[in-house]
Amino acid sequence: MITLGEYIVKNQAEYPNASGELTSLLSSIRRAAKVVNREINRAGLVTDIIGGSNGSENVQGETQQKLDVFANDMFKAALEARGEVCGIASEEEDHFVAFDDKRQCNAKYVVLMDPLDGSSNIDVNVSVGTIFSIYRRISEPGEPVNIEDFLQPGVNQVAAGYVVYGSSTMLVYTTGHGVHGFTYDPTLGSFCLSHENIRIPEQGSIYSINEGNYIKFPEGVKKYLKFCQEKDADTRRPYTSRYIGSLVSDFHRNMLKGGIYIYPSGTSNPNGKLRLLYECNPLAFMAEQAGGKATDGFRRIMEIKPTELHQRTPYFVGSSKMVDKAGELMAQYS
Ligand code: AHM
Ligand code: MG
Repeated sequence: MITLGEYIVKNQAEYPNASGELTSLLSSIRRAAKVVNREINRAGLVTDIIGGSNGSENVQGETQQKLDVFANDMFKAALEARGEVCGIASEEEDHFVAFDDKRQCNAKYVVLMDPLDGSSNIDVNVSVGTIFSIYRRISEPGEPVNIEDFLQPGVNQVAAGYVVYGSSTMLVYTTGHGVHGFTYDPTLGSFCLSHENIRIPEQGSIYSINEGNYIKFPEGVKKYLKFCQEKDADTRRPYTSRYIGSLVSDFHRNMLKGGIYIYPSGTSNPNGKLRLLYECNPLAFMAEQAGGKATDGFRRIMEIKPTELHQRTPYFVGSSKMVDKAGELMAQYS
């Protein structure tokens, strides 16, 4: 059995120039994930303290759950505590946060995160997730971080990952050398290697989309859904529809089984719902590292140059052949 800590250290040894900062940063994330996991497990018992709405909204006008705020505080504190991160941006913060003691000012990494994705599912005991993305800063060490450090295209990511708090809790990450998954053993208090080098099947048979919004979808998406539902023995259609409404869980299932997740534009949300920096880029990096693809229907997600922190984008991610087919129909009809 190999724990996440051992695995990270073992792989660091394979990079002679590595300074250990990324290793230490990943340890901070791992530690915060354990605390958040503990609170999520208790959420049904102590709803007055950690369950339910916080009574406030985030910068995007969405209701914040108490656990959203708790998870944000935990990850922020864990990342601030050591000296590898000079600033963070989070779905739950209005602006980026600069860590400005001397050691942090000299640090080379920034972290962008969605501390608790799908949090509206907690009250009904459905799995939720944390998504994170790590970049090397652009500004000079020693200076305070600035907005350009955060507005980098996804191709610049150094590492990314997610934690899925599900029937088991798992931490899955990439540093650009494949995607590796670790399952949390609560009796040991450790994440243990369970899924080394995950590969997403290039063709799956699951499609995940909120079909309640059908009427507002672009024509290309409507045509793709029709394609998914038609009978064809060669391509094993019709496909199966699976939508949890918790991105990390839908993505995780599709990574393991093969499938496509789509959150397209709609008439009321022209850029879809999902955030480019906190959700789409990290999962795109993971998908590509596992052999899959991620687009906005036309362009590769990781090549989009962000213009604002909380920017949204339509999103198509998963098995490469499925994302290609959806892209083909988008180009033809939308
Ligand atoms: P959140 O970051 O506010 O939790 O929103 C993102 C979530 C995703 O987890 C999920 O896939 C999507 O929103 C579901 O949205 P919808 O209910 O519109 O289908
Ligand atoms: Mg989210």
